[in-house]
Amino acid sequence: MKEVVFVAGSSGQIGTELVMKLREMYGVDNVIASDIKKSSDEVKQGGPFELLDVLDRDALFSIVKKYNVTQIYLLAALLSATAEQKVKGAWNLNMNGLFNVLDLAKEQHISKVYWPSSIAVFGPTTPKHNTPQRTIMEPNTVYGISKQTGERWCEYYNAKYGVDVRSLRYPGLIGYKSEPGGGTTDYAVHIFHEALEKGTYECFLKEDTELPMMYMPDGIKSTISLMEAPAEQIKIRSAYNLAAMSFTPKILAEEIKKHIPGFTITYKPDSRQQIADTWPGSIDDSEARKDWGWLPDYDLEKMTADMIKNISHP
Ligand code: AKB
Repeated sequence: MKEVVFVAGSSGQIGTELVMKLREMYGVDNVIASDIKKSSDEVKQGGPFELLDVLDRDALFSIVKKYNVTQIYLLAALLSATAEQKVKGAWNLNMNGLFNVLDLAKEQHISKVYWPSSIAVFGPTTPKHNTPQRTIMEPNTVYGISKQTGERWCEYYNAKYGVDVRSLRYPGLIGYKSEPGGGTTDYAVHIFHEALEKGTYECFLKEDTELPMMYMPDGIKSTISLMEAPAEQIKIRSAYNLAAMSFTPKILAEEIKKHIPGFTITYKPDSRQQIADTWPGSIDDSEARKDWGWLPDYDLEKMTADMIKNISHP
């Protein structure tokens, strides 16, 4: 069957890179990018693009019919820090956007759904190190609560209606092609730009705040691998733990100094510190490795060198 892929949220940090990769795989005309706002020129002019609010169920349905869409990647969401400022709006977008897409799959208009979860599903009572796939989950952020609830709904739609929905608990994602927006892990992207532009960075988290992170090429690889795996290999229909590296701002700054010796960092924790304090420092992703062969390519050293090379010479 010919696959036609629809990406909702193509202007975001993941969407921008995922659309390019999917177009390589499925052909430019078979990947429809969309967002509520304009995407980068690369995304918008490189293939079909639709302006869409995923909360508009009828408009979403029309696009699915117009292009004969078979798969949807639903990336439109408000991230952790922004969601704390826009509590009801975040809940509405993160939950009802998901229902709109899951219902299209339930009604058999599309055959496969990707929906991102996050390490934010964990909370202050979760074991902090090597956090297992199944453990205490009492998130206390709006974003975390929406992701945990979303996971339960994905599992439910799979079990009750046979919906082929797949999901990953992303750690912080670091890339040079687009800016992150409104997350708690965003410092790990900003630091590179400021290190190269100004030689110094004021970090909004404390120096010893350890968080799980991943370089964007691994983020894209994990997403595609999960979606391409045969359905019978996907044993977890809530969301898989996913890991690549863990570090603190201090450790990242030391790694950057190896490339930019005069680089300095200062710390001025803000409200995002409270969010970070509730998240794990490291993740056990052995189920993903076992079920569909997940293995990251980038560690801290390799990611740092590649970020600096690409930001310096775009
Ligand atoms: C955020 O910081 O909100 C996101 C995430 C970890 O899901 N990057």
